[in-house]
Amino acid sequence: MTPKELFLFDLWGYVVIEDVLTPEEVAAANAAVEHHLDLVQKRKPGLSQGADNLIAATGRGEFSQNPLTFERPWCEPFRRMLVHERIVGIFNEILGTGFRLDHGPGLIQMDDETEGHRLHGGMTFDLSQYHGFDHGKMHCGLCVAAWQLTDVEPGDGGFACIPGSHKSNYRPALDVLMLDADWGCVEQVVAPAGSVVIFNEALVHGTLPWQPADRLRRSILFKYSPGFMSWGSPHEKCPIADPTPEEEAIYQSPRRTGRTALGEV
Ligand SMILES: O=C(O)CCC(=O)C(=O)O
Repeated sequence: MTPKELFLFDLWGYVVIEDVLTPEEVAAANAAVEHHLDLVQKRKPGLSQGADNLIAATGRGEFSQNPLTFERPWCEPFRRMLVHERIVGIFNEILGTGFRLDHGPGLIQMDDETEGHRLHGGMTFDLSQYHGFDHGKMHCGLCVAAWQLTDVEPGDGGFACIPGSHKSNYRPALDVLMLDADWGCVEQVVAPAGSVVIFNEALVHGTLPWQPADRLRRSILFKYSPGFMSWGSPHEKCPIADPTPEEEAIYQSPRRTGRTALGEV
């Protein structure tokens, strides 16, 4: 993690890292999604939770099968993201070595008729989603690598958050979470295709409706936890039929001791 990434992630609770995937890797990931469009199912609307500014006709598109289990070559772009050296370096720093895949990968596909997701996260004492600083080092709970397969430009919608709210002490008003009131603190996050948005689930965040009529939003989210804990139900085993040692390691069950760490530690 560069000093700039470390500073911004600590300050804001998220950071955008550009050019992690090459244009060829982005194209291969999009081709894998398009080859499996029959597995992209529209979620029943409801994530807007009644917020007038987020309601729309349909729910977001999600994979009904784990893309890590697609046949070759279609699984390969997602398997590369799972243990990508860039995110391994970042999560070793913020989650600690021996971090694990908590859940995902999950697709978020949106068109201009897709509802948003009310702001959520943070604001409570939660020992699975947190941000702290102790002994000269940042310590985080559940964090996300959201890979961008399409461009997200200013005004497009998509991922939005209240920067710095992972450390805030007061709960924003419900009106703000519903986007009925604008206190000037909600930011739509701009991120080009090929970038990865790293964010802390303790951050107040959600989804704005997607505006472009001529472009989809497509993001793949992998959620990781420190090695000792699990936010979701722990995996019974790695679902990949021919896992590499790194893939096996990232699927270890949650425990404090005896972990195999990824990357250089
Ligand atoms: O990327 C998004 O649109 C929001 C994702 C989200 O809310 C979450 O993963 O908790």
